Amino acid sequence: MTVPARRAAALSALAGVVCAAVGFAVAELVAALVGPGSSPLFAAGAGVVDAVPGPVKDWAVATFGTADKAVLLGGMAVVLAAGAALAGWLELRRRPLGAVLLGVVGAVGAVVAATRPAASVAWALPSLVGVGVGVLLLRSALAPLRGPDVPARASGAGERAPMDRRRFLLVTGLAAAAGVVALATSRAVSAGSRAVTAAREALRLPAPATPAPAVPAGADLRVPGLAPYVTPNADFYRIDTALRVPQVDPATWTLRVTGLVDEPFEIGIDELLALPLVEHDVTLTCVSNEVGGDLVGNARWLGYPVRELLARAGVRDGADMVLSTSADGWTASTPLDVLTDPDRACLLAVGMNGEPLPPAHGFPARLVVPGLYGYVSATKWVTELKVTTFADDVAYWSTRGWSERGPIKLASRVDTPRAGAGVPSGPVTVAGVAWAQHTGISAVEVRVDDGAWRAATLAETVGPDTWRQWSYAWDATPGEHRLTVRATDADGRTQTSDVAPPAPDGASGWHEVTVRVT
Ligand SMILES: Nc1nc2c(c(=O)[nH]1)N[C@H]1C(S)=C(S)[C@@H](COP(=O)(O)O)O[C@H]1N2
Ligand SMILES: [Mo]
Repeated sequence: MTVPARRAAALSALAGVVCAAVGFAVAELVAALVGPGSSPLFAAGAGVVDAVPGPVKDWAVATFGTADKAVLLGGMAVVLAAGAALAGWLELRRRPLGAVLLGVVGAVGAVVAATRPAASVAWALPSLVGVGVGVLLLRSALAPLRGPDVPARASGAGERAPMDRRRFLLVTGLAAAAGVVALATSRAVSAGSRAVTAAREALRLPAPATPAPAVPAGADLRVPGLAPYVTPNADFYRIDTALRVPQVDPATWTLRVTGLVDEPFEIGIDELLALPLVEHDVTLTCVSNEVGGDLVGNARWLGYPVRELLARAGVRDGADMVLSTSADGWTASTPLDVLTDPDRACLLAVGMNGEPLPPAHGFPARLVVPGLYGYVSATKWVTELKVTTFADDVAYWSTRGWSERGPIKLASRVDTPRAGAGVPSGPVTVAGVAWAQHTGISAVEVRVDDGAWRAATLAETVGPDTWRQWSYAWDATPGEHRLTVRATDADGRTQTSDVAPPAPDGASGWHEVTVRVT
């Protein structure tokens, strides 16, 4: 069956819209798996909202009221559909221009999604997979319109190859059906995460039986550009192996304490929340943090001491490690003596800065251990504590070249001025943070170029388990200058200048920034 050229053009535009819609449905499905917020349309919409100048935003709110978001998303859908029709038509007339057009839209979507404030690189996946699928479908949908590849000579001048409309409708119809299935699945998947979101919002944390001391006013110097003493949850770094944030329903969650114990037991959320909870400020650090890096954050945690859970189970002789496992099968190995130390607040945490743990930070429960890198201690979505030995069990990262034990290394960082910044000459406040969790910071020194080390002023702190801010009043003279910082811990050990990369047990070396003074 052949198709006249005008009808072929219409069908190709239709194919463009259908295939783009299917690719879009696939992108939504991938987004449901990657995590809330990664939906390309919503991420792009949020990007548009951020990019739009204030007066335009005010105008939109004034004109459309609370329907402003629906109008925005609807408008984007219309523009995208028109673009998709154009892509279908182009792909038939000027192959591969249509595919290129779709590819560009997908690439823009990927970049916009991955650069959202709370995004990870994984947020690029939905757009990329969706566009890949859309392009492949468009090609197979248009093939029947284009007819078999007939050499130009054989088909004769001005004559088009025969087109198969029935095959075109079959391919397009099947694609549309697959799109509907993808969309339905993505809805079902995100319904699961909505249920957990609702359960989290309904969860009421009890007041701590042992509250943390108030943060002294002098702990936060509030210097512009300096990391705040308490990291807001939304800004807290996130590191884990989960492509999709595990959605753990607190109603069915339990923690099992097993292994070399007299009485293994299991505890659910209600029993846990009824126990006398402890509040404690702890700075977490990732072993992957580079010198000067930002994979470190400080929060107020609410939880139950792990040592009490271990005592209840009765740890047997011979054990020296606790292997904690998460709902998604990740594991960490923590030395038993750290977890049973009566002077260390190792918590099975349920609260972070006054609210239930955010899903990305381990809801409904995680471990927090002062002084150890996250990969050997901070198991999120934790479901099991197995008392065992380092000889018998190996944790996730230890089988991948990272050290079996991971005490946090003494470190310090210059937050302001930033490397490469231009600063006016005269008085400049140099400021940053330093950490030596569970030991504490006793001094920070700053050096300008190759000059003498000068003592920085230390901010107050709640205790040795958190980082400590510092500042240094610098009289900046014109030219390029190098600012270097080093810290000394409460045991009197000064930070080594030996440069080590993060692997296998944490980076070392002094942080330095070079600035231009004018
Ligand atoms: N389940 C699970 N927990 C995990 C990880 C993980 O990959 N899976 N990563 C750990 C690492 S390496 C770090 S540094 C901390 C980071 O915690 P955060 O994401 O809350 O900042 O979580 C730890 N807990
Ligand atoms: Mo980490």
